[in-house]
Amino acid sequence: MHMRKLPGFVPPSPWGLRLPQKFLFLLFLSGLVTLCFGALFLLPHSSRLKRLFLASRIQQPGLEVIAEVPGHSPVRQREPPPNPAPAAPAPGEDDPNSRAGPRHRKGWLRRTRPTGPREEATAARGSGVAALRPGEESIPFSFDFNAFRSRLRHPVLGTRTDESKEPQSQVRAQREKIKEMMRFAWQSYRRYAMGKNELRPLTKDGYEGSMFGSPVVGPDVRRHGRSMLQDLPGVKAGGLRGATVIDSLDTLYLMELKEEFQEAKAWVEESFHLNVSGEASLFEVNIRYIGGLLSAYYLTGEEVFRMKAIKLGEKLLPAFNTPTGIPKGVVNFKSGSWGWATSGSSSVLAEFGSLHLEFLHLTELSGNPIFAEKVRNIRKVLRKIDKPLGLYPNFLSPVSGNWVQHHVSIGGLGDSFYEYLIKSWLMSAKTDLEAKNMYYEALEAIETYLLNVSPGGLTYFAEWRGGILDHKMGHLACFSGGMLSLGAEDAKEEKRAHYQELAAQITRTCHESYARSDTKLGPEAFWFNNGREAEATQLSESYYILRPEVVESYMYLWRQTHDPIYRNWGWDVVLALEKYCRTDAGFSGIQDVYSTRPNHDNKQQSFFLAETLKYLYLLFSEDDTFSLEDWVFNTEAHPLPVNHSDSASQAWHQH
Ligand code: DMJ
Repeated sequence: MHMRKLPGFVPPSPWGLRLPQKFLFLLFLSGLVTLCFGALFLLPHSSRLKRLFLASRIQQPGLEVIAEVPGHSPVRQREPPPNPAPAAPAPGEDDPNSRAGPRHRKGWLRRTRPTGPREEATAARGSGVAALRPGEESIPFSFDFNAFRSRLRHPVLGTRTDESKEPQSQVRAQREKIKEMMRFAWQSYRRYAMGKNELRPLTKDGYEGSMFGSPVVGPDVRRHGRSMLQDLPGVKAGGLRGATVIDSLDTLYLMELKEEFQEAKAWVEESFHLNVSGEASLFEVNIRYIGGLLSAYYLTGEEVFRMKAIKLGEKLLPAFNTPTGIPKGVVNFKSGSWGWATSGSSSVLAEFGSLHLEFLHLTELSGNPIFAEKVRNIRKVLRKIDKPLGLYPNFLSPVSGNWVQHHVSIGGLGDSFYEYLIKSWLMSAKTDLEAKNMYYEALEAIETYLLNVSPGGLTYFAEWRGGILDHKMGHLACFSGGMLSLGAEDAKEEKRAHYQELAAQITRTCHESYARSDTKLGPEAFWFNNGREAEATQLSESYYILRPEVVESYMYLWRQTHDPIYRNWGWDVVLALEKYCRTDAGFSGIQDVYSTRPNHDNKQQSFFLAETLKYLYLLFSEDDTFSLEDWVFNTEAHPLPVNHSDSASQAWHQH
């Protein structure tokens, strides 16, 4: 039948619905669609369905950014952050009150049955398959600890052939002396401060400090000279504890202080909890805790170290949620939730540039590519950005990706960025060409613009401020002698001898800063102007806080040259430490290296056990003890293995 269209006539709907009914139906339908779409957000990150619909958002790191308005605290725009890893702890996880320890956890990683022979019974525990939450797709993962150990070129502790040789007995005695110092430092800490971050030897107690998650304090406490804030009255630290325990593990292992190692390990198993709160330095947590745990795992195969390293690594990931992916310096641990990076307009080169070694190993040991992705992205940003005269300034905005000011230094704020480039090359078994090229290019620029020779013939690296030089070197910069020596061999042929000689010259200058003081320990900073050379010019930079950088360079130079002068210089440091820094209850820094009656600063820094004593011990050990063919030391002296495998693991993939 043909119907004529009449004005005002509304034809009935095909389903016979009237207008109000139709409206209600549409309302219902749109509600249903919204509900279904919303439900997608509740699915686990790895759900196929979710990835289908939300792929672009999930796969772009750093899209869920923290809005940064100058002068304002960042506001979280979206949550949770994009990274799949840092989930809230499952009930009982890392809960000190829970009886469910890490071994009983369900979750993203799960321990599997040991596979290897008893020889590495502990070791075999490390072979594992990552298990995921129900409903999540698995990330194929296995780490074969026995295979890893079999690929090492040398026994970890070396063959100790010198122990039977008479002429070497003096060296052996020197090594024993350093071992005694370590035992004393550890036992004092254990007696008065076990579980605290560091020991206060004069007051015979411990303190937590502010770098590892106390509720106050902004970026990079130590590098910005805020270490005095460690004792803020009224601050109740809620952060990570036991920095000295974690920092000591591999040194105790190296020196075969077995009982002490077991004490440290037991503390990690029973008392090292990760559900902490407060703001922590990403850099410090990474180099001390993650580095220490990773090394302890690679040395022993004990699952507890691997598990805690990975869990802690996950807690650091929110720091990377910036528009560039360059992490902020401070991460806010928030117990039981995501945590987020806090304010601060610039990130520090040495801090975000010193994550690469540990994060590749986190991926290697977890099977989770996210850690490697984060540090590869940092590399990418640094590769692309314009560099004034080829130099890398020390501050970068994680929001804009631009340099914040043109201050360049191979000492504090810049130092370990350069160190991690050459060590990334070495750790990759010389396959990471990008790191190698970046290192030598950066070194060329530093040599051109920062290197100087004093009127008295001392070679030093000055600090560069937009073209103006401060003729000063920090104690921190003294690691560079060792770095130059380590990297000399792989430089262009015509530069090899030159870098080795430069390494020796810089190390000699740093030695002079010690030799010219009354205590034979070196100041925090020393200058080359107004007729003074290699000396501090004011009391505020005359202190020595048990730092390792000078003996670190002695150790590398010794390995490279076997010139006995480095052992002699190292022994002078041992004697000076004994004379001026040893107290009744541990070692302490001193406030003035130019006074033979110096005041103690009442701090036994955890890096004294991690680095200073370790490098001294290695200086008096044979070259195959922690052979440099097998290990690189992170910037806190925690040994991480060179990748000798042809592993297809995501950690070692180049992009
Ligand atoms: C250590 O924590 C690390 O070596 C870091 O890279 C800078 N220096 C301190 C000790 O001086």
